[in-house]
Amino acid sequence: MIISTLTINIKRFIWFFRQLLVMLDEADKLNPAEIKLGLKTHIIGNEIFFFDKTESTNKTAKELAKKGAEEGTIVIAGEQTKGRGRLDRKWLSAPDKNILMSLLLRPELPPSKAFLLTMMTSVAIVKAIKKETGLNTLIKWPNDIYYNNKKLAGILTELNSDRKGIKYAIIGIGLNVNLDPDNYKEIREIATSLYKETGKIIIRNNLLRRILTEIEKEYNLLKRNKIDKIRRAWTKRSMVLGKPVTLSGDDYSEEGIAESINEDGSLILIKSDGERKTIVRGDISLRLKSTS
Ligand code: BT5
Repeated sequence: MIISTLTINIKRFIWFFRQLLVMLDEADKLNPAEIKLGLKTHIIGNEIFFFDKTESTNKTAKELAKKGAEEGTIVIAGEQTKGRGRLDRKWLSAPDKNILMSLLLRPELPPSKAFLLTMMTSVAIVKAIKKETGLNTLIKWPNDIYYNNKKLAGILTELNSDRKGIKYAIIGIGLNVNLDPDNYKEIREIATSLYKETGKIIIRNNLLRRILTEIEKEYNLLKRNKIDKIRRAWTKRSMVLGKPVTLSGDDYSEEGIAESINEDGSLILIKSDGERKTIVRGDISLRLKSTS
């Protein structure tokens, strides 16, 4: 008698637990209408395109830009078959777990100042994560968001420009939300996710809405030329400025203290002999040197 009651209770518990997982999964489905609900931006997210699966949201956003899509258009996807990082590196994601999005902007900026777009996006992501989860994440030059020394997000800014300036910019964001990176051997050692850090399933529609809101705030600062304000916010949250670092490229390695960044995105490195070196972004990766 006692055993059969126990069995029934265990079965009920399993049923309840399964229902809960289904509900969480439903609640976490990306949905443009849901994102727009309560979104108070004026430009960012006016138009949101959602794809269950696409090659790369940056590629889709580029195609839309060429067809005349408006500034602020967003492309989001449940899954990418060819998600990319810089220099054609791979961006890994699991279906329906993360934020994979691209934003189309038509900024009045010379291409030499395009790094400001990556800069303002980094600041916006860090602020949105703080508001949504309470985590204090950090920005790792030039285009990453880190937590606990692990990569949480990457930004890929791509331009179409001519002599007159930037025709359009696509800002791609890959953010690990509900992914468990421990299940993926390619990134297990280097990546983290909001789920891993908080132990909670994060509702991506809410987080995305927050990101769009914060991007619009930073973009408005950029348009009003309040670049110092963005740069101060970036510097405050930088993981590397003032720290000993190793900068390395394919056939290249430099050590020193990361002092500051320029508007063009280059990093000033102070070497041990006092020489100041300007490191332009590109095929250079930055690693924190062990201080122990
Ligand atoms: C980036 O490149 O970090 C930019 C990633 C941008 C991805 C978004 S997703 C939406 C949009 N559409 C696209 O096709 N791309 C954008 P990079 O700094 O080059 O870093 C790439 C490196 O990050 C890889 O070589 C891996 O080492 C690592 N990586 C790949 N997937 C990762 C993940 N999910 N989490 C953490 N690290 C990852």
